[in-house]
Amino acid sequence: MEGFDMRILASLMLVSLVLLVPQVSKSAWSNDPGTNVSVCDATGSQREVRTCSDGAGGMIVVWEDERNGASNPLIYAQHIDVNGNYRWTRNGVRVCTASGAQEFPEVDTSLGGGAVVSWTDHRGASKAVYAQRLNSEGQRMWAHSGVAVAASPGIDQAATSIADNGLGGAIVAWQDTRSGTLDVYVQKLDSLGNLQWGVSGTAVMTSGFHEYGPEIVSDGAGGIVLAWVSMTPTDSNIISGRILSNGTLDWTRQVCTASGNQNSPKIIPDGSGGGIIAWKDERNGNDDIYIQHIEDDGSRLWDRIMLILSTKAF
Ligand SMILES: [Ca+2]
Ligand SMILES: [Ca+2]
Repeated sequence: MEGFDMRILASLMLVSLVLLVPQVSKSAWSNDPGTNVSVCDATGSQREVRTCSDGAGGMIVVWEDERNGASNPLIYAQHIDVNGNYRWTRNGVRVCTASGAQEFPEVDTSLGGGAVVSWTDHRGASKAVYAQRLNSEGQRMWAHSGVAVAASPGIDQAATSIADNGLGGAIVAWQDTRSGTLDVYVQKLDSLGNLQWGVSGTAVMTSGFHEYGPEIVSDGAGGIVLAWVSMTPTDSNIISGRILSNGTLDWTRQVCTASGNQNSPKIIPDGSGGGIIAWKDERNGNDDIYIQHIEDDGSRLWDRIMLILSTKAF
């Protein structure tokens, strides 16, 4: 009798467990390496892919898209969820409805599963910096043609990087030719896309030589940590800095001034207001990769242990 009761109890427990198992939606991920998730297979070329997390195990993808012709690339975006399913319009949503080439998009996660996007725009006679915010449905939240972050006739403003500010706004960095050499500038946008740091933006570094290729990440406090390339008469070096949420340049710091050229910095936040920076380094006569950790006060954490990740002679 006791065994019978135990069998009934076990059956009831199994039924309860089955009822408790949540409904799992069908995943689009395939185990077949020949079958992959298509983000966009529209006509024409798609390229210059950039990504960020959707904050929920999925990814937001932006790219340059030539479906309307190779001379008129446009910026598109798609949200792929944790199960590999696309969540926005098949083959992506248009980030900007303006005509004229748009190139080199950059993206960061924004409020509630949305994204902020910046790009280099050719609607005018010179290169300009535009930005857009998408909500979690992929709808454009700012002007459909994008917000002009830096668009001065006769001045090339390009090579953007964007970081969400945690409040629905963003900070955008770019390289700027207004002085006659390349300089690094930044601008802040509020949640409605309004410029916050004047019409010209805030200068980060404007020496008589070239500063270019800024890469920025949020400092977690409404500001950014950034890295860029600084040229000297003899070679190029890596510099970093921090901009506070009010636009104040908190500090700048030489990250690497080794002999030879250092280029192409990439940065991630360290979670404590600083950043970890990687770059391509030619000090040994061929391309190597080095990294450095800059703390929130600009100090170099790895002064004695700057890491060499690769010294393979390519
Ligand atoms: Ca300069
Ligand atoms: Ca150097």
